[in-house]
Amino acid sequence: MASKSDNTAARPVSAKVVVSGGFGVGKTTFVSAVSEIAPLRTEAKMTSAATGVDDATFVQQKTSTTVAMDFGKITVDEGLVLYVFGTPGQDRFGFMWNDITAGALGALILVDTRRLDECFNAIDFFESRDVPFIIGLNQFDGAPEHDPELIREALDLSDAVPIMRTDARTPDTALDTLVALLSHILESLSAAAAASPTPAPDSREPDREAPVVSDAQRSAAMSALAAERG
Ligand SMILES: Nc1nc2c(ncn2[C@@H]2O[C@H](COP(=O)(O)OP(=O)(O)OP(=O)(O)O)[C@@H](O)[C@H]2O)c(=O)[nH]1
Ligand SMILES: [Mg+2]
Repeated sequence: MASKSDNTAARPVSAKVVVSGGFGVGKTTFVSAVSEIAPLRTEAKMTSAATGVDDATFVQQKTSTTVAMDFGKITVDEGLVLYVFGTPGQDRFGFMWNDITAGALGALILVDTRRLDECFNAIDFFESRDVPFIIGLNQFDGAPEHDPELIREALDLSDAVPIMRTDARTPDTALDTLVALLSHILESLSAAAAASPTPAPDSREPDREAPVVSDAQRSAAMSALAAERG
């Protein structure tokens, strides 16, 4: 029979990641594609007045916009549950970003290649908070298929930031993108742990191994996610 302490040990670890980016780049679509529960969406109708304010040139069919956040959940296995939060895209809801992103391990920044400038705010936001992020080029119909390295140059991103094509409407592709984000988060955590100063030799702290994520742990997490995709 399981003891009380066994129950505690079996509780899954939860982690929070964020899907962000500019207006109408596919954040709500992405969260809906990957979530195993009916995603929480806080969409409001875009009135003609709002359409005048928002840059809807390339999103003509868009009739609604996120006014608070998107929320979805993915159970990777009994040991790990991922909570996926989507930010609102319009500048006027920017004041909510701090609350929505608090405690996030990392972010996916979606980009519409026809409107690169839409993602600058998100890049600045996560860079300035040292939150690891990857770029997902969401392929819209008729959008140019730029070489990701040209996009890296245009966005002035370091080589350390992964840039990949994605399709927010397709669950398999969207999950692949989340796997890439998790992998990047694990690498960033490993690098940060390896770079942290070692304690002074006379420290009273007992000897502990540095919390570096091992290759085995990384590949276990990756295969659990791949299995989740079926
Ligand atoms: N062709 C194509 N259309 C997409 C893709 N992803 C999203 N869309 C469409 O683009 C529009 C905007 O998608 P949303 O998911 O609402 O975008 P959003 O980033 O949440 O928008 P805001 O919350 O208003 O900033 C919708 O009509 C989607 O159906 C994609 O990968 N390809
Ligand atoms: Mg949205």
